[in-house]
Amino acid sequence: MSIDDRAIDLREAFLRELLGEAGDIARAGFARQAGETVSMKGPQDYLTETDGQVESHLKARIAAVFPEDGFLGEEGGGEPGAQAWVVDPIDGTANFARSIPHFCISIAFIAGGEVQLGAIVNPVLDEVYLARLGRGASLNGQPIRVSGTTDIAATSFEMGWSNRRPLARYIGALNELFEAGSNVRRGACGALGLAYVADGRSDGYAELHMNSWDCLAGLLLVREAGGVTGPFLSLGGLLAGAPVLAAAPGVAAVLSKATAIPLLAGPDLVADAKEDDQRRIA
Ligand code: LIP
Repeated sequence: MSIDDRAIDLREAFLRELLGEAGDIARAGFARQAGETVSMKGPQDYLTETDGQVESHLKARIAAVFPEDGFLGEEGGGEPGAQAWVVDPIDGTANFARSIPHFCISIAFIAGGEVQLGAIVNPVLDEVYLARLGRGASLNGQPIRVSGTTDIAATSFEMGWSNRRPLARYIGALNELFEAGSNVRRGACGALGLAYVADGRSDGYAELHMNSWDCLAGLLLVREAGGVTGPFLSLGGLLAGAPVLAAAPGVAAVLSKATAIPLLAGPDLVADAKEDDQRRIA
């Protein structure tokens, strides 16, 4: 199914409004978060009241303005269908819950098998990242580019940790990257980790398994900012999650080798399942 430019224009304008509204709710929640109820969805999987408030707001606004669009959110799930909004109301919830101001809201709009719009807002720093397929990526309205790094001894990568994959693979990849001469961080907010690749603050981000709400906006940002990524939608990542890799072109191969996550040459069409890739990362 294809979607025309006018339909995307309308959603882009609406997305800008949503970012402001969601940022206000999250910022207010963070300011009072010392008294907030924090619960655990599972091991190392935090949930605060603000997660639910932001997601409910976004879901209701989208349903009111674009009732024909589907919705998939981290907290409430949903039926995305062919055209949908994919939302992480607070990415980096563990940081949020511990008063660390490194968290964000991530919103992607997907149609025609591709991510058409991707936005990430860090409400504490007032940093708004926005990307539109084929039209570039920006931070607070200014175009952004991935870093031009080619020297591995100057790289700063980030690796997210997921307890949905064997710890040995994460440690093995970290080990290989450190031995290659890279610095590797973990900021505990995967969406911002990807945004930082897009604007050149970081040279690459990888995680052995991520959910679509954590990464779709960030993957589009990186590709539109001149970076390379691994496959995600073609591996069934929308509903089941998949490995994530995004990097500056000059050093992407090193990150790909260490993590065994392949690089993607063309667009990440849902229909374009790459069996070869699936075998390599199984
Ligand atoms: C999580 C991130 C974490 C990353 C996970 C997930 P949540 O999101 O904060 O850094 O490794 O894959 O993205 O649970 O805070 O929304």
